[in-house]
Amino acid sequence: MKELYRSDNGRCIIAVGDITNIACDAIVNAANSSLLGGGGVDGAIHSAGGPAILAECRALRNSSLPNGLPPGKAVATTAGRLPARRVIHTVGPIWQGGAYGEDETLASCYRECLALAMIEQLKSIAFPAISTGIYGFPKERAAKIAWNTVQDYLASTPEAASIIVWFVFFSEIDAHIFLEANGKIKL
Ligand code: AR6
Repeated sequence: MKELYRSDNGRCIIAVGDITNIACDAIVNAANSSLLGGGGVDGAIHSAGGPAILAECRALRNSSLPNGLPPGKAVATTAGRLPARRVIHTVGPIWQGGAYGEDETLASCYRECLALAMIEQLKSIAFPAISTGIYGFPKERAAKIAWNTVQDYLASTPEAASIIVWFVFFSEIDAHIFLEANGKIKL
């Protein structure tokens, strides 16, 4: 994991690497509503984490989530063989031009994941760039929403006082788009 930026209080880190390698309390999966796997980071998490993750997703579909996980929501499972302890699955919006509540749905993903991390008393969480791959959300716009939503959550949630939040990008170019969109200077 290559760290490009750390906030002054040390609680937000922007890095380049494979999110499946990070030993955080939780990594976030940019899943789809079926929770039954897919490509992108979802495929990478299931293949690195092994069948225990999919088994727990199937169990959720057979119990509390018969219609799947709606966009903007989040649910936690085991992390199987991953170095992380938990996987928090969330479903980002599919980009449809911006007039279909995509911004709010994306913000909700970040908030719901953090809220679950609080419930589970986790101390670190790593986010991929939700919706900016297969789901086509413009990267710069998503970057601002991701950063601002997390900052607002941390500022307004006393229980989140000690959580460390990673923003992990698969490509250095995507990490730089994120840094620039949020006015951060590369170290
Ligand atoms: N580590 C970190 N980031 C990654 C990794 C990785 N191992 N692999 C990909 N990314 P995407 P979405 C980045 O397409 O847009 C799936 O099929 C990638 O470069 O994974 O929310 C699901 O099942 C991009 O910046 O997620 C859904 O059907 C970011 O992760 C759909 O894709 C998100 O890209 C969700 O699409």
